[in-house]
Amino acid sequence: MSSAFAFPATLARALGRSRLGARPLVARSIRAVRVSSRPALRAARAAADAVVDKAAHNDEQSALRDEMVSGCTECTMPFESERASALANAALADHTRLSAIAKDASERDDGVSKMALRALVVGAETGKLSKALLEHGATHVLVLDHSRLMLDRAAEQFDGSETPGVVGNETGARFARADVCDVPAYQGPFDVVVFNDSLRHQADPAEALRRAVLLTRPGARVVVSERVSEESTEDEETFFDVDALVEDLPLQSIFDDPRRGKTMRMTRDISDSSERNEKESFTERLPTRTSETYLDHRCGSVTHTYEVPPLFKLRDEIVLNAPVVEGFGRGSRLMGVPTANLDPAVLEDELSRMRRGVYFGYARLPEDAKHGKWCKCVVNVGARPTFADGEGVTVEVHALRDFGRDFYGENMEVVVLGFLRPEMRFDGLSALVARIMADIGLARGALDERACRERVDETVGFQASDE
Ligand code: ADP
Ligand code: RBF
Ligand code: MG
Repeated sequence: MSSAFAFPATLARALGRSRLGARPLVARSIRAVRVSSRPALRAARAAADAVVDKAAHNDEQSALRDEMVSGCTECTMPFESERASALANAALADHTRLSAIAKDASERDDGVSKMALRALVVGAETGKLSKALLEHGATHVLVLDHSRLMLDRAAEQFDGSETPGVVGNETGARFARADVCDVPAYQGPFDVVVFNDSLRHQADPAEALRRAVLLTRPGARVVVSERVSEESTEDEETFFDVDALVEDLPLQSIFDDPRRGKTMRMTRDISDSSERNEKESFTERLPTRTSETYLDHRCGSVTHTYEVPPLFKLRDEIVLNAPVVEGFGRGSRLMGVPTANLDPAVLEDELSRMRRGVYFGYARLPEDAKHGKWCKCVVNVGARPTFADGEGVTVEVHALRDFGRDFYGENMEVVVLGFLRPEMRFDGLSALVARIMADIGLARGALDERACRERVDETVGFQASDE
């Protein structure tokens, strides 16, 4: 019996039943040339176009993969089992969450931890990977695919007792026909995300990675594995540059060997895989170049393994000191989030050390007697992808206090202490503002920690405002 299910809204979209999804392409191109001077409208149109393109893309993927599965009776994917356990190792070997669970279990009377280790698998393939993840210590595995047949096939790896159906807090594997960008936050947070030979098939791979990272917990692993064909050339392998895609994301390679960089190639061939201890084969330093044998057997994959930094806190705080300049006059003040735009021209050094994204810290107007004390703030360093308003990077500070006046032209000082999330494209201003409110909540929580306050104290002499 299949246990595949779908998030209702996503399913409608994936099936192309949504109003937008049903529109003919010609209508879209007409709309696309009617450029509005109003940014909100322009953004809404761009978002609508993206939905249409994505629905069409996902339909195509779904049909392709359905056809692939219906044409075969058993798995002919070369080295599928070996690949599954090697990927599970990349995802879970020495994972900090596993040790936390073990510690928790040892402190309990019944020796059983109630902590979860959630994995998200994008790309069902044969389902062997989900099984391997559960065997390696994951408690919940959510498997996504665009193809219902692929999901049904993957679910066949499990007998009824292991597939819990749709209730998210039950352990085991669940299968959803959905797009990774549509997974609601309550399904996570995830400790592991694996793109199982699926990243290059996403409508927008960069966006898919960004969304996946937003669903993770600090300390999570993100594994991207792409199969390499037998005829693959070095050119083809580097064509899809995963490292470039993650450049602006809060991800770091989990390996310290610079020769391996962010890429781990699996070079095991079938002849020795059965004798080897899996953990050993993961931790040993494998050669960087795919072996001939490996490619001959067509089990090759290029695998990139990253970690979401275990703490949001920056190791070294960054001090920004710059005059407040005019912004886009977008009315963010009216939305309750005025942002003091700091002059990026005087912050080149600092910006070279900061990824684009949302940060938290303390801000003050040092020359103002009344508002000279530090107050909490959130900071966005980015290109505002929600709005097509230019390429330049802006530094925008929303201070969590009421100044009762504008302060254009004055100097603002900011101590940036931590990173919250990468910048994203939202479907309009209200979705963005809703997320900024969540950012503010996270920032308040992090900044209330004593360690944070003490750190500002050490760096700049802390005088927090009472507000
Ligand atoms: P702009 O597009 O010109 O940046 P905003 O709508 O973002 O305009 O408003 C930002 C301005 O609002 C800041 O430059 C500052 O003078 C003022 N302001 C008032 N209170 C705050 C606050 N709490 N945080 C940031 N800016 C504030
Ligand atoms: N703009 C985006 O396009 N994407 C974002 O993810 C984003 N995050 C932000 C987070 C915070 C805390 C703040 C203050 C701003 C953010 N912005 C983001 C910038 C926003 O688009 C900008 O402030 C308004 O457009 C006004 O210029
Ligand atoms: Mg502003």
